[in-house]
Amino acid sequence: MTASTIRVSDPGGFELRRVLAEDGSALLPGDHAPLPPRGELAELYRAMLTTRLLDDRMLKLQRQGRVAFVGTATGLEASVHGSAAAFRPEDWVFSALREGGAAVQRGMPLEQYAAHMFGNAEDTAKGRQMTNHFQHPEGNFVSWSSVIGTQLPQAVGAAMAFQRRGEPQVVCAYSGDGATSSNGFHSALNFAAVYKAPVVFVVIDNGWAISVPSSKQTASRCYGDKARAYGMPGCDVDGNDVLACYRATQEGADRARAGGGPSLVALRSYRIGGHSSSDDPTKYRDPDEVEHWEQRDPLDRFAAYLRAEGLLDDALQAEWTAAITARIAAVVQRAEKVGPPPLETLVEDVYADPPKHLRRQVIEALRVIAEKGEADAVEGKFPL
Ligand SMILES: Cc1ncc(C[n+]2csc(CCOP(=O)(O)OP(=O)(O)O)c2C)c(N)n1
Ligand SMILES: [Mg+2]
Repeated sequence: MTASTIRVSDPGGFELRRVLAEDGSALLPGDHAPLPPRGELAELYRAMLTTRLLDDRMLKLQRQGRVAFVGTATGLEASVHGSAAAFRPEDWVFSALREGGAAVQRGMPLEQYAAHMFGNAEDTAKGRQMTNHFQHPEGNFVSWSSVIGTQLPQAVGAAMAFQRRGEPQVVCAYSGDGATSSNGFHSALNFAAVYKAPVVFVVIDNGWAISVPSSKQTASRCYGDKARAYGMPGCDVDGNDVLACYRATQEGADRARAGGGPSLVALRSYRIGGHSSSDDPTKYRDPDEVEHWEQRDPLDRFAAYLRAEGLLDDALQAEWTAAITARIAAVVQRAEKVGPPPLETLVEDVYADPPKHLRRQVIEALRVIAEKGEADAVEGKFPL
């Protein structure tokens, strides 16, 4: 236990690290160390609020048939933003489905967020990626492949590259509880520990992997326990307590930066929404469980703390909500007007100069379009 973190007992019998009680009061009154600095606390809340509002808006757009697919972080904002705040701009982040908010926190403009969700000509992925799979090159935020766990060996590879070059960056490797059962998780943790790679594995346990509950995902007591088998430190944290998420991840990042190797931080939270916009969670989970977690909203908890600290009040909260909502509306309106990426971009980025056969295919496709017009949109169903 660090001086600034209390351990509380989880109903599962293991201990969770916590800084804030469920009502938002500090468990150790007067505890301001370690960081984030006081001046950054309200900004952290603003980042969480932005993610909440973005997810709400994107899900509505998906229901209206205007964006293709959404996977929300609703209920997970403390886990996402508390952990992301522990890394520096020069560090690298390998995300899974629900950490797009961390890209925004690392400087991705909302215009880019919306461009990606619409897969338009301004999308940095040029419309080739599934939606909700964000990348932000300037923020060293790497796109995800959707294949569960594959980002983890890549994250370790990047960390080992920094280590070999003697560069100071460390890597944040996000995954879900379900991903801990993947081959990638095993290879990544094993390699990282053997080679002392400067990486922090942040497992966001949101209770579910689509319809598989965490109780069926593993026979381990908790996800933090898994670290021991690989020879690295691990801990379990109240994932709805943004300050606890920050502190535990910060310790991992400090350790990696000092040459101490990898660690695992398991953030225990709850996926309030469905797995994705293609899922109906009422088919497999008890509404009482959802209500239990709704009453433990991470934004409410942190807001209560900030209010007590004199850093937030009703007026500021209302002002931010209105300003962020208006900004999201503006970027969505704009993104919808930008057309799709030009067809010829399809063959860019793999070769320095697209080879002849690919160029020929583009010319042929353009000829067909010129002759017959664009194909009509058809009703499509995404299988997940
Ligand atoms: C290798 C592989 N197997 C199965 C899937 C289908 N799939 C998509 S998301 C998902 C569950 C992921 O759960 P978790 O890691 O807990 O992340 P969460 O979605 O809860 O954030 C699965 C099984 C996949 N994408 N890749
Ligand atoms: Mg999960």
